[in-house]
Amino acid sequence: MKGQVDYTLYLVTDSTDAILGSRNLVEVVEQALLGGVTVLQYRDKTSDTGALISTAKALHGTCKKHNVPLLINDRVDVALAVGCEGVHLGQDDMNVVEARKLLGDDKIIGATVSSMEEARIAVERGADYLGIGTLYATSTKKNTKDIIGVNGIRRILRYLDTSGDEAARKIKTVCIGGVNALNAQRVTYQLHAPSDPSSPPKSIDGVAVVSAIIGAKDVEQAAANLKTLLCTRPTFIHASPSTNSNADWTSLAHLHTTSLALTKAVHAASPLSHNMTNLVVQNFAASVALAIGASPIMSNNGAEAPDLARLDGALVVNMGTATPDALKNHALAIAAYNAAGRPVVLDPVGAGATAARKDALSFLLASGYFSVIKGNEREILAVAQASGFAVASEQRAQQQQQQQQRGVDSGPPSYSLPQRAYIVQRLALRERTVVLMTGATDVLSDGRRTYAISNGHVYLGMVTGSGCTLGTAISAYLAAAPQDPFIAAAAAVLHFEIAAEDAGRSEAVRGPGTFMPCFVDALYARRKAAVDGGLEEDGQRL
Ligand code: 3NM
Ligand code: MG
Repeated sequence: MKGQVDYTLYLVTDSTDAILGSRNLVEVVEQALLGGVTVLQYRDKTSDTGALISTAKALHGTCKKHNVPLLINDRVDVALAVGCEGVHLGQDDMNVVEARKLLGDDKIIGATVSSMEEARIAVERGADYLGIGTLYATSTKKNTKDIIGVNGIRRILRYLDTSGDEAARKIKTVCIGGVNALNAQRVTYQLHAPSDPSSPPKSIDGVAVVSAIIGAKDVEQAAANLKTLLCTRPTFIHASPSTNSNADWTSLAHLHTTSLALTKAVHAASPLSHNMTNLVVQNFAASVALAIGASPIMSNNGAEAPDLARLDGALVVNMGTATPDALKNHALAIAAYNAAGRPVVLDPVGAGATAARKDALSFLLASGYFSVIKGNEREILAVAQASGFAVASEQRAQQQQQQQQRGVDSGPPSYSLPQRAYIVQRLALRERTVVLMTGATDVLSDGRRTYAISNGHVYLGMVTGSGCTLGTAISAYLAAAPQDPFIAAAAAVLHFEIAAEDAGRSEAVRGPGTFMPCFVDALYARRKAAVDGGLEEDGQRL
């Protein structure tokens, strides 16, 4: 029977006034159960034993009505007195073996773990499920040991999956700490990321929350909303490309035809490209957006984002001016676009340059889901690092030799093309997103498919903001064709870089300065030619 527990939405109660306020716990829990909570943990660190038992009895009555198991935090004696379904034990509580002796095999025993070693021990001692955390810092519990993020949890899941122990593979898992309606879908989606694409991964069975439900004004609605989010496909994931449509994605002719089709689609839709970008490139990025047929808005105010997110466009978050204020606005906008199911591009400009930018990057990676992450080699390496992805040791040694990034300019690549492709492909798989590493050869991957694109012009690297405006172009292509972000990004890169080649051949170009206006002209001319049907023979330029 305990094997049939549904861990999807696991509610932990809180006994402090900060979250519960003056409301009655049993009534609040009743509403949460009506909303769809599937497991309840009664966690009360302050009440006396007599009060604990009487509240637990009342909660147990309510839970039974809804056929939801009640677990008691820490207090095996209270669970025994009440006769409820089990306990949840922290690392400082009674250990699982002793609790099992007291409770017997039929009761549910859960354990909090923050590391592979703690997980190994909890499995060995016979826990039925693991509460893995802390996912994100939370004001609900100040004395959490480790904030381990999505990647820390993923490491523990992978360990359980590959340890060779049947009990480890079968154990149920929930994640805890800072889960709310804004991040629940992304967290569970990213926790499904396969380490090995050929084998289905162990994934999280549910999320455990306190404040997202107990702290809500309308508890039933908050629970119902979370339940719906957890049980439906995330809005930011569009129908995955059918095997049919990408059967020949490796063919250059097919890529060329697709790129032209998407260039026309951008022209036809004139999608909104919402840029939250740095001071240096605002003007240039808006001009590029107009030249490719998109409709730019340069707004750094997060409060506008919910309205803009409804307009079938896409957002670019460019970290070039990463002040604390800008980051707050970025997080608001990312949440709005994620909620609306519209694409978001992350451009982690200068991400390796300073400690503040590294922090900003971690913050942004935790605050939402990105359809595409684009950057130069150093920036993508910074993303890999923030994502907890260990670059192989010989590659790391090479990286350490390289100077610390000084500015936001890209500098010469320090990895070979196969190494770059490896990093990009693994990172894409990890983050379940599309990653573009720009350079003389751009490497683009969604983890399954990888392109190396060598089009472009040397002057692109000599004018400010060309990389940033590529992010703008990608956002427009994503907005026009959100079903397959990998193909949309590839189409944008091709249009952008072949236009740069066109500009480079222009007689009006005498250097980087004259290149800029000619490049805007070439983006426009190439779009017009695509729409007029004049570029079908152009495929040999790839
Ligand atoms: N245990 P909220 S974090 C009870 O990391 C608890 O073990 C944690 O609260 C752990 O959903 C936590 O409000 C509190 O962030 C989670
Ligand atoms: Mg405890």
